[in-house]
Amino acid sequence: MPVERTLIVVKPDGVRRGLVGEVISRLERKGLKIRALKMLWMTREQAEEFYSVHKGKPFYDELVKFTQSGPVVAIVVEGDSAISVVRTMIGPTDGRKAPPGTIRGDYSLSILENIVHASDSEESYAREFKVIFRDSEVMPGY
Ligand code: FUP
Repeated sequence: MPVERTLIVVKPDGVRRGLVGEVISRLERKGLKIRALKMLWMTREQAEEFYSVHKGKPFYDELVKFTQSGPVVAIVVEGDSAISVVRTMIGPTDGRKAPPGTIRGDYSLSILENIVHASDSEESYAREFKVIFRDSEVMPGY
C-alpha cells in the first residue's frame, strides 16, 4: 500500500467549462488528500517543459498552444497508490472513448480538450511538479 503523491491539472477547457469544483470534489470523495493547489496561466516555457515527452510528435505544437490558452488549476493529492488510482479516475486520453464514470468519459468529446491531466508515473510526477510548484508549497500532514 504505497502512499504516493500525484499531480492533476484541470486544463484550460476544464476551467472554462466550470469543472474545477467537479474535479476537486471527485478527488476528495475518493479519499485523496489535497496537499497543494494553485491556479496559474502557464507560460510557453512551462507548457513546453510540461509536455516535453511529446516534443516532435504531430500534435505537440497544438498541445502547447492549447495549454497556454487560459488558466489551469494544478492540484497535488496524496493517498494509497494515488498515481494509478487517479489515472483510472480520469480515464483514457480520448474523451470519445473514455468510459462513463471517468472524468474524461463524463465530460469530454475530444482527445485534445480532455479536461484534465494526471501524472502517469513517479518520474512524470517529479518533472511535472517542478514546472508548477516549489517544495515549500506542499502542505505537511494535517
Ligand atoms: P494522457 O497521459 O492520457 O494525458 O495522454 P498523453 O500523455 O498520451 O497525451 C497528452 C496530451 O496530448 C493529451 F491529453 C492530449 C494530447 N494528445 C493529442 O492532442 N493527440 C494525440 O493523438 C495524443 C495526445
